[in-house]
Amino acid sequence: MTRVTPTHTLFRNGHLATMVAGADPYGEIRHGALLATDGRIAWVGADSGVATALAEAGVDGKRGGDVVEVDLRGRWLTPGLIDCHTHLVHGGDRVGEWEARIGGASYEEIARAGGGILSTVRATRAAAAEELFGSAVRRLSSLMREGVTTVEVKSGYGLDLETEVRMLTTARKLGTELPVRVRTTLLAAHALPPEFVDRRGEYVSLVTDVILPAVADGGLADAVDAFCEGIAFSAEECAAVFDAARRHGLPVRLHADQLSDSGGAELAARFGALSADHLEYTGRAGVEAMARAGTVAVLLPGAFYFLGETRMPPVDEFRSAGVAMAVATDLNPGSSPLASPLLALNMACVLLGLRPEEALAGMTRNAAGVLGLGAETGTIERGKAADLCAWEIDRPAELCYWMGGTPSVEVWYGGGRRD
Ligand code: DI6
Ligand code: FE
Repeated sequence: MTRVTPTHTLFRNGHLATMVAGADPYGEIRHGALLATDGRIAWVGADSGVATALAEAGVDGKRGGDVVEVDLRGRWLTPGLIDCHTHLVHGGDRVGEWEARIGGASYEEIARAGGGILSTVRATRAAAAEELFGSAVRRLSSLMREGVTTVEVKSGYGLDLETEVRMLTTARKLGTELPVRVRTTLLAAHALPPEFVDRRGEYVSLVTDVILPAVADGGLADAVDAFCEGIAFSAEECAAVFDAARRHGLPVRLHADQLSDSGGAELAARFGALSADHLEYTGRAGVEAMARAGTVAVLLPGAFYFLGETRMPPVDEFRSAGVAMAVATDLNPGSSPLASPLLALNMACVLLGLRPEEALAGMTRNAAGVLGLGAETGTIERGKAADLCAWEIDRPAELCYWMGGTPSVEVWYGGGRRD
């Protein structure tokens, strides 16, 4: 039997924003320290407690001993960021369409004329697997440069079995080729594909009876999402997709109430969804239903900004009803070409009225909950993966402050230094 020697990394001489929920908004430990063993957090506490902690763990902390020491030099250590809503695998771009929108056309007009999501569907169907992977790596690298250690990636630009599977396989490959943790979501109910015009029911059946079962059997998706909207699928159609997800044991999420109140929040809550996302038009009944179901509100300020929306998601109502809020980039070519998680945090505060500590919790602790990873990552706590960022900032709120000119960051994925 081979005995594998544990590797210990000791972080010292910095401050921690653990993001553990409690009286202190950032779970701050000033002059804190952290011991990671084999990629997991073994101990967190005040710097003054290091010697005792090492002795209790049976670790030789002396120079030349068992421990690699990381000098934080006064930096702030936070959990790795979690972008819990992206569409970063796709072919082509939508720059021409954006120029048309700047010229006055609306997102919905473009979609109804066969552009929008469907133009990305054409480009994605035509893209070879290597091309899809290469462009996704470039986009994901932008997120990783700003501290993302976990990302969710949706399908939804294939809308046929073969291309949905190709998108999800590409997303899974990102997680094996790069150090980041990837969670995948099947979004086959994203738009009605052109070959099914006037045959809506048949497409929904293709999703529920063919695509979803095949993806579930292949273990290609961790969750199922749908776009509940006038230009996409009705609440009844989304409910059929959710029923199928339930039969296959997959949790659900919903693009809800982005452009109109389509009853999306209530539907998501009725199915015990992990999250409902966007939510600009969600009313009081939707907020209350989400609170009862424990469904997280994922706010996507990039789409709100890029589409020039004026209707605000009901942030005060979520707060007072106790609905947890997450923040994500929604990185996609049509409504949110936002490859900066920190700018998403800034927008969540400036445009949507989140407090900086709420925004940061929305991209750490609460985002982990959305992905079903609450026990694994999202806070700095003993037993979780050592997904960590060391930022050159003076206080945690600074992560939500800059617009570009990102503070420099060093990243650890499960304890190994791989930035
Ligand atoms: N809502 C969105 O913001 C993205 N999908 C969705 O359902 C937009 C996707 C796109 O325009 O390509
Ligand atoms: Fe989206």
